[in-house]
Amino acid sequence: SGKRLRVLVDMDGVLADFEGGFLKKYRARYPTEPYITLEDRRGFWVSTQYGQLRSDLCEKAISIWESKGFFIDLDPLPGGVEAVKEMAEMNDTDVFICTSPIKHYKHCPHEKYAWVEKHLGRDFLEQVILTRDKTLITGDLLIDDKPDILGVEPNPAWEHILFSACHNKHLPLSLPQRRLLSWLDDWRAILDSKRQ
Ligand code: UMP
Repeated sequence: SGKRLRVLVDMDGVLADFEGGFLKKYRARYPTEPYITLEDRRGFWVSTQYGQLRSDLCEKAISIWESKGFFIDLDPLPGGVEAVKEMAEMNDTDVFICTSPIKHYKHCPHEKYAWVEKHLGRDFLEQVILTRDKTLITGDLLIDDKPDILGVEPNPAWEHILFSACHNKHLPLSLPQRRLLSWLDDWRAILDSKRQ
């Protein structure tokens, strides 16, 4: 009954293991430099925390995700691909992958499409939205691990569901914000709560 439900799902930190992929490649490229374990990660920006560790480590961190192969090599997070496929098959439900590319555009946008094709299939490329401003995109839900999703639209259409990640799990939930602890958590109930 009622209108279709539109779900926007973030990619890095929600479907693709950005943090794990970063740490693995950073340690391989800079084996003698200090690093931050996933347990000690705080704050959305990896580069900021590495810069606080030692100022030159900010640009070393950035060099990792600006490298060819970084985004396509990211492993899927547990249950994410399966959940998105199931969502897409649900009645009256439209799913879009809503992701912000980095400004170093040589590899990232291409590899994000390639990742979707590899893990979700060629037909799913129709569902990809690349934007640096998610407040412009209308939807009922945005499942995203970034605690603060800001842009030019002060009143986005979506309800932001905070997807738990190593960098945000210690944050107190700013009410009435809801969380999804992982893809094993009850995402179906969150979708149902938005249906008319
Ligand atoms: N990103 C940075 N710096 C960081 C951490 C992430 O530029 O310290 C990039 C990776 C993603 C983008 O391409 O930011 C975040 O996109 P969303 O997850 O918000 O879609």
